[in-house]
Amino acid sequence: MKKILFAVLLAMLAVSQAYADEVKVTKAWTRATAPGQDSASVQLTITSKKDATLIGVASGSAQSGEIHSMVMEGDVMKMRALESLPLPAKTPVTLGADGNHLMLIGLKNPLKVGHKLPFALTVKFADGHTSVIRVLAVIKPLETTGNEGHEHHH
Ligand SMILES: [Cu+2]
Repeated sequence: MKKILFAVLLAMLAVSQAYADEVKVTKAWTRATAPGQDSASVQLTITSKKDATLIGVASGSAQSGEIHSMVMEGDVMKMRALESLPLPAKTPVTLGADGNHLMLIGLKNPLKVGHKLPFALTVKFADGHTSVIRVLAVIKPLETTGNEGHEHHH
């Protein structure tokens, strides 16, 4: 049993290595959750070597994941779920700085400082093939200020 798990783990590592050549994710982080908070906004920078589109986010630690953008409706900032987000070749796309971010909804456990939140991004390349990139987000203290200056209401 242990042997099988180890083999699966190795296979997963090999896969993420291969994808790492095509898409690079850096500075992935989120905040620790406040009591009762069950969603997390994840920030990161993603760079694809080829023209691609981010089409999904998912985590075993959450019920669902969405790509969010912030839009002004009159004087009010609102979050809107995006179907996809373009990743132009060799251009770092920062999720978090300009209002776009990833949202993990329905967290199964509170996020604690010092732990890491695993999640996976699904990227579709211009040639039609799809890759899943596994990422670990660093969990920072709740009061950490980032580029994203808004509250989340779900
Ligand atoms: Cu959001």
